[in-house]
Amino acid sequence: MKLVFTPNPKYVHKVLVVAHEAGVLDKIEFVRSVPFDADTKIWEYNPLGKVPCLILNSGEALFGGLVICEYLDSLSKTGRSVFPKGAARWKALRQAMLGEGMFDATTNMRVEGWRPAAERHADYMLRERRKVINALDAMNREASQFEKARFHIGHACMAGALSYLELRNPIQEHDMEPGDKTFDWRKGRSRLARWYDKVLQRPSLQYRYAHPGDTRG
Ligand SMILES: N[C@@H](CCC(=O)N[C@@H](CS)C(=O)NCC(=O)O)C(=O)O
Repeated sequence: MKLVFTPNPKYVHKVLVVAHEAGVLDKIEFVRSVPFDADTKIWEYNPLGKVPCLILNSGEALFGGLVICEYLDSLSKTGRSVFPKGAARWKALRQAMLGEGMFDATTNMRVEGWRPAAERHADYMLRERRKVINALDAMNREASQFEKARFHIGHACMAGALSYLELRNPIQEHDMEPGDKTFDWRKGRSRLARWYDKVLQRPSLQYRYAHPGDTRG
């Protein structure tokens, strides 16, 4: 199977994390695609034009990062799933969506910021900014529970979103509210920062597929 995605050595990619946890990395051929590049091939695979996208050996495409994660998890050779069963599943999926939502809001703020300053929709950017801040605060409130649970998809998604925010930091870049110029998500969120630093040590979160010259994503 082929994974069409935008690798970045500084970004914790949830799909790679799950592939590593499932022991199926060796079954994947990596295809680099930056969806915003004019010559991107992503439209050939995903009608929604988004990465990541997984092309199965049958030729069928799966898209939506969480769907791809669940598929890879279903192939697990390690006998261990990162999608908990029973009541724990809903907490894990809620945390996964918190991470996904934060990632999406970070991207939206960043992409809107690509317009010339006079053409930017400031209200929209502030709304996305608010989602990022709220998600960080919600994660920080729950962070002391994270270590008590076995590593799951929620953790992978939240760590991915935090690493993306660290990599791009559109809040600092656009400086829309007092204090944004020096915005650091760790400030005032020490529980979350402690958990993040610890979870980053996990081999699956250390794994990166780096393609020479990757800067966007
Ligand atoms: N949470 C989504 C995120 C996907 C996503 O937004 N990817 C961005 C990466 S830059 C993308 O492909 N954007 C292209 C677009 O929105 O048209 C997932 O995991 O599928």
